[in-house]
Amino acid sequence: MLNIVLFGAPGSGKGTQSELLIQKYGLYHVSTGDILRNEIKAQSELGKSAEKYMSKGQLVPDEVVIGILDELIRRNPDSKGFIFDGFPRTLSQGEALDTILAGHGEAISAVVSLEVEDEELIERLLKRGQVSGRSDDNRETIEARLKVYYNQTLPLKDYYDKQNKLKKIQGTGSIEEIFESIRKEIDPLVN
Ligand code: B4P
Repeated sequence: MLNIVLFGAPGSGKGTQSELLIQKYGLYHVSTGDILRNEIKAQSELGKSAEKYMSKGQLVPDEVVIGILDELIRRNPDSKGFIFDGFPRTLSQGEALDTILAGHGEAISAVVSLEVEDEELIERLLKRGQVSGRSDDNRETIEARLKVYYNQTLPLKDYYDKQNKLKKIQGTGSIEEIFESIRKEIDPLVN
């Protein structure tokens, strides 16, 4: 199986590049952000609880997202592999993902880190906010999300670097150029 983690700050292009990776490698897309937004739309109990965190730019509690992910992996045993987009976001989530995958005899193949400057991230998300209708794409919440990223998510980079799985990719330029850089890292892992 090919299991790729797409890592990066909010607005770094994880969702955008995931779409291209799915087309190219036929992997199963796991976007915790999309799953949570669908729960909010459906006004489920999970969605109502998640909305309180997401609208403030905070992370949804670890046990909630880890539970979602565990179930998803269990339900797709025949997948060629997974793209984890927006998960993990904390060290606990990273450790849980390793344990869940190991339970299926699997491991993460590579972690693609999209590197983009804060200024550009803020600009992209404000632009998306004009059309997305997302309650978290406004300046105040974007700044909160960036703080959360630096405090809670960034330590994961070191975690994966120590495992020699981290592939840093320049996340600025055209979408195609960025995808090409990612492809160069992933192709050698496909046998
Ligand atoms: P996500 O949905 O993961 O939101 P994101 O990080 O903002 O998305 P992404 O990074 O994919 O955006 P993209 O670059 O594609 O999470 C939202 C919230 O859900 C979190 O704040 C949290 O509350 C909650 N959540 C999700 N996962 C969680 C977890 N594991 N644990 C706890 N809570 C969790 O797009 C950004 C914009 O840039 C787009 O408009 C795109 O068109 C544009 N863009 C992309 N590439 C570009 C390029 N090369 N040049 C110019 N623009 C580009």
